[in-house]
Amino acid sequence: MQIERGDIRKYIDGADNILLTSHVHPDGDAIGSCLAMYHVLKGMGKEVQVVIDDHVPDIYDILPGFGEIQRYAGQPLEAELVVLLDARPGREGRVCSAVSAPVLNIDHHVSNDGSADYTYVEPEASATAEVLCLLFKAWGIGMTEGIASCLYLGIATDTGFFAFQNNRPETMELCANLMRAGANPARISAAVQKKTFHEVEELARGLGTMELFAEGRAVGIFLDESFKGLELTDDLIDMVRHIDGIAIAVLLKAEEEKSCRVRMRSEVLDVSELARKFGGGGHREAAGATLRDGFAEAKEILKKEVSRYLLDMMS
Ligand SMILES: [Mn+2]
Repeated sequence: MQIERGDIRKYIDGADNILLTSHVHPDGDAIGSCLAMYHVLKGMGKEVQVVIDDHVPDIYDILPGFGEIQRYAGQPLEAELVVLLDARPGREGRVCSAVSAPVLNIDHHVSNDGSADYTYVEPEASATAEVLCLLFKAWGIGMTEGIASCLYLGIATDTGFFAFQNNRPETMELCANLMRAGANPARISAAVQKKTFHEVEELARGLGTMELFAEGRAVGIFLDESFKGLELTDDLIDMVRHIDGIAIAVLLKAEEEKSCRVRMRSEVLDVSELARKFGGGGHREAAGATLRDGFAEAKEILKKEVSRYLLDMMS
């Protein structure tokens, strides 16, 4: 059921024990939004757990409450309400189905299918953290340095540090206020972009797989099983997305046997449409999907579909 922003509070007020979760492969918006909501709900005197069905990168450990995040281990979970942030149901892994409680879903992905018990989606918002900023303001929450840091990190990472097309004047205004409340942009961006020497070596090796295709209108990074441990896929795709003359950048990564993750970026095409052809979704300029094929096969399929899509778009 779709609900209004103004209705969210009544579902929160009706529960004392709330479980927060977000998508697998958690990013800055997923973690920043969960932890901001964690602090606000704690401040209301509620019992709150944050459970993620995946590894959470430790670059987010500058956020207060990071140590409270639990990695889901397959057990049944207890709560009166689940708040799913920054993802539609199913994208959070096994968490929602492990709790016998209604799911309140707050998101900004245009591809959200509204399948949660209560869904509020704001597609114009740059980040779920931006939706939470407006929500907390409406609720009269006093903005602490901790909450501001969580929200700022969510917005900064989802806008590519204010460089993507989803960044709006309202986004900058909200962030100015978060900075006034104590969020430290320089410290947050340094922490989020922190890398080990080995990670930079892996990035260099990943760049080595770069290929032009679709008559030079697309660029791809193709990470086979030997890149299994590499988490910095966003950094890699950001390095190639601005190559002159490119309409689309894709990154394919082997995850498990018969499962490859694809990320897509474009300044000119709606890649969420292309991602939907593979059962995925996302935003106009940044989207992703999972291909249930072996790596070599997935690579061929991806290149063929991207080439065909580009041809259709240009004819
Ligand atoms: Mn987001």
